Amino acid sequence: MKMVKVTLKEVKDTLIDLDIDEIPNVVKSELEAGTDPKNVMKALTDGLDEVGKLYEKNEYFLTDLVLAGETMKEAIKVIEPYLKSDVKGTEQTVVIATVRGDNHDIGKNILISMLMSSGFNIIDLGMDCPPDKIVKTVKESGAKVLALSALLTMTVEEISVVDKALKDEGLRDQVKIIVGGAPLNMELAKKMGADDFADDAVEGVKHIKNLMEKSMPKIKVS
Ligand code: B12
Repeated sequence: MKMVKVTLKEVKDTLIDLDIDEIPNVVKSELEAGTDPKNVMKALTDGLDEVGKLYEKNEYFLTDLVLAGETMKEAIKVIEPYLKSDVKGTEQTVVIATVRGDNHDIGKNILISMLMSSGFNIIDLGMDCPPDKIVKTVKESGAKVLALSALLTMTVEEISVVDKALKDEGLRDQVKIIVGGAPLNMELAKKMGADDFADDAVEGVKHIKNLMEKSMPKIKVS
C-alpha cells in the first residue's frame, strides 16, 4: 500500500463522505506520520458530528447513519493499537453497557479499548441492555464500577432506572456509576442518580481509576 501524507481534515472528510474503503488508508497514513492518535480520533468524531447534522437536515438518511457507524468501526480497528492510555489500572472489574433502547456502541467500545489497555478487567454487556441484566452482572461480579453509555435524549432516563434497580437489590453502596454520551453532562448525570460523568473516553479512564481508588477499603496505619 502506498502511503501518502494526509491531513486531519482529510480524515474527517473521508468519514463524512462515508468512504469505508478509503478510511483505513487515510487513518493509517495520519498515524504513521506521527499524529497523536487522540487527535485522529477527534477528527473522526468531528466527522460523525457532521454526519449527525446532515441527518438532522435530511441531507443524510438512516442508511447513511448506519454506514457512518460502519466506517467509524473500520477506522477504530486501525487506531486501536495506537490508543494507549497513560493511566495504569488496577485490574479491577468494570461492568459496561449501553442502556436499554439505545443501539449506539461506538463510544462505549472506544472506552473499553482504553480501559483494557490500562489494565482493567471488562465485562461488556453490549448495547440495548436491560436493567435486570446489569443488576445481575454487578451482583455476580462484585464490580466496583458500572459504566453506562447513553446517546439518545430519550434513553438518558434509563440511567435512573438502573440506579433504582441497584438500590432495590441493596447493591447501590457497592458500586459507583459513571455515565457518558453526547446528551449528558455532570448535572444531568447526578440528577439521574449517577456518581460521575466524563466527556470522552480519555477522561473516562481517569475518572474510573479515581472511582476505583475511592471504593478501596481504607487501611489504617497506626
Ligand atoms: C453512528 C450513529 C448511529 C448508528 C450507531 C451505530 C453504532 N453501532 O453505534 C445507528 C445507525 C445504529 C444509529 C441509529 C439511530 N440514531 Co444515531 N447517530 C450516530 C452518530 C452519527 C454517531 C454516534 C457515534 O458513534 N459517535 C462517536 C462516538 C465516539 O462518540 P460518543 O458515542 O459520543 O462517545 C464518546 C463520548 O460521548 C464518551 N462516551 C460515550 N459513552 C460513554 C460512557 C462512559 C461511561 C463514559 C465515561 C464516556 C462515554 O466517550 C466516547 C469517546 O470519546 C450520532 C451523531 C453524533 N454526532 O453523535 C447519531 C445520533 C446519536 N443518532 C441519533 C438518532 C436520532 C438515531 C435514531 C433514532 C435514528 C432513527 N430514526 O432510527 C436511531 C436510534 C437507534 C437506537 N435505538 O439507538 C441522534 C440522537 C438525537 C438525540 N439527542 O436523541 C444523533 C445525535 C444524530 C442527530 N444529530 O440527529 N445512529
